[in-house]
Amino acid sequence: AVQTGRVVWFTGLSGAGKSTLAGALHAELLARGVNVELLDGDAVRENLSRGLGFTREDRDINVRRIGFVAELLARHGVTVLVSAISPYADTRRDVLSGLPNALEVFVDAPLEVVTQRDVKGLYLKALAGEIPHFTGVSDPYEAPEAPGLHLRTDRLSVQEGVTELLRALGEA
Ligand code: GGZ
Repeated sequence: AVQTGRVVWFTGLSGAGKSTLAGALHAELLARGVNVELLDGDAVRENLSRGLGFTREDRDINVRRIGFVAELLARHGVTVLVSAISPYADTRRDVLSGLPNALEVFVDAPLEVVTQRDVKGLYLKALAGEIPHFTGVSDPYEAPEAPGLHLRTDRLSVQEGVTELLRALGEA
């Protein structure tokens, strides 16, 4: 069974599949009766981080806020699924090291793939120079060197990814 109070932190480029995987895992854990909460980048930016932009400073504030809330929930036994680009390795390390037993999940698809998928049309705009500081195009993404789990979403189906996640969480 999933240990209580675990944080699963999905990091990766826009369009790599973080929210999709976190959402699918969320549904699966709910169905298994796990006390689980989802902290999704979009919802966080609409609420907890409204008004923040995408400079390094703003992203770091966003990521630290998410870490703060995740820690509060995890402390009360909630399994927390975080989905945020969280592009800076130092900041991730800092925040994740404050979360006992966190699982860092690198949601990885090559830039060519996410650019081709371009689910929201953001890469097209970013490549045209219309979105400043766009991760992977005009802003850095520092991939984790030793993630707890590395999922290549251009090679795995969502279901296969969820299976890997459940195994990593001891829920398989
Ligand atoms: C990256 C951006 C940007 C820029 C808007 N760079 O695919 P999406 O649309 O739904 O997810 C992306 C989201 C990134 O927010 P996060 O809170 O995950 O980022 S961070 O962890 O770095 O704070 C994308 C959209 O916002 N978006 N502008 N410039 N993504």
